[in-house]
Amino acid sequence: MLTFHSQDTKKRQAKTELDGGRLVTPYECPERVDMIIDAVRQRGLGEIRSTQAYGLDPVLAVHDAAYVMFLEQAWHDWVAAGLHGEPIPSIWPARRLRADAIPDHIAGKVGYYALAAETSLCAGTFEAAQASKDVALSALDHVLDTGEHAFGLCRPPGHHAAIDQYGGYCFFNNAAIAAQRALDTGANRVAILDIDFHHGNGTQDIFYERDDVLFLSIHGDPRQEFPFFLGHADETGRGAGKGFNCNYPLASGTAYPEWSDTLDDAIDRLSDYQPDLLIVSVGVDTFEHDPISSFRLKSDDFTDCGQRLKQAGLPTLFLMEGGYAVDEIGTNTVNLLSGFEAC
Ligand code: SP5
Ligand code: ZN
Repeated sequence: MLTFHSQDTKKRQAKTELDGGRLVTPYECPERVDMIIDAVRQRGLGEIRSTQAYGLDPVLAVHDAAYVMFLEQAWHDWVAAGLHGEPIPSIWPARRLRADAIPDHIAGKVGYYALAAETSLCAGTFEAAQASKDVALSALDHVLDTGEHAFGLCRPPGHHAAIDQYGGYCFFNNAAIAAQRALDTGANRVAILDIDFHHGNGTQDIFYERDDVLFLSIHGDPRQEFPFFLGHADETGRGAGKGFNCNYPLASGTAYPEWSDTLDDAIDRLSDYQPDLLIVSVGVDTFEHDPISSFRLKSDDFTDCGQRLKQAGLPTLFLMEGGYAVDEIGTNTVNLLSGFEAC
């Protein structure tokens, strides 16, 4: 399987993440990319290809234009306002405050456009987010052109990014951008299967009222886990999208027997939908030693997971999302991809 990769994804080098009450070095760090590339090389997964530039049009097909402009300007505006450290929101349009008037001041704007406060902005964030969606789109075009499966080593990840909100380490929703482009270039139906530990609230948000993208997500129960305010089993879609959103919240501590039973259920739903393309939002933060998550998958389980995914028999685009056990992220990711390739 080909891997698509860009060094520019490492241009986001934020110094701070709000973790509980402390500022720490971000879990979502550029070294994650190097570790995965090293494992792809060492394990001989296949050729590593560079990316093409797709500009902002595919981003604007799913995200709000003012939101994209905000991301482009935010770091500059923060510094120009004389603020110190990295942009972190401290007020939101919470219940009974007005969400219909976007502030002019950057300290208000970050609250308007952020859905979470852990994710600081920094100088290279916008460039890295652009590189990340170029990775996704380059890998997508390979799948569409050749019918071969492909892996897009996206970073920063995307699945928490909603139509007009960033957070959870995500800025542009790479899976949604790729799904929309697939539809715009001839696909009739696309399925997105999200196996990151966290609920893909952004992807759900973008396609919630649509029947041309089936969204399936297996994740930590939002009663206990980030993003807390979306990802329940009763969220099944709205309007034309009714029945095309499917959440599988699982308890903290879930191990592979239950997780893989759930995966099999999701794969059955995929087969019923018969999409032209499957996009897998790959998070390996389901790993037992992940520092911010609470499932208990072992490294070998990722191989088995890849084998099960192959049973869906669909043209498949793998896009990287989370995974913060940096020392094992390469092994776990390549286990999944090579499990898929092997059968
Ligand atoms: C793409 C992705 O996986 N995003 C995850 C974002 C999660 N951000 C909040 C995590 C809060 C974790 N708290 C655990 C603290 C351990 N010290
Ligand atoms: Zn995650």
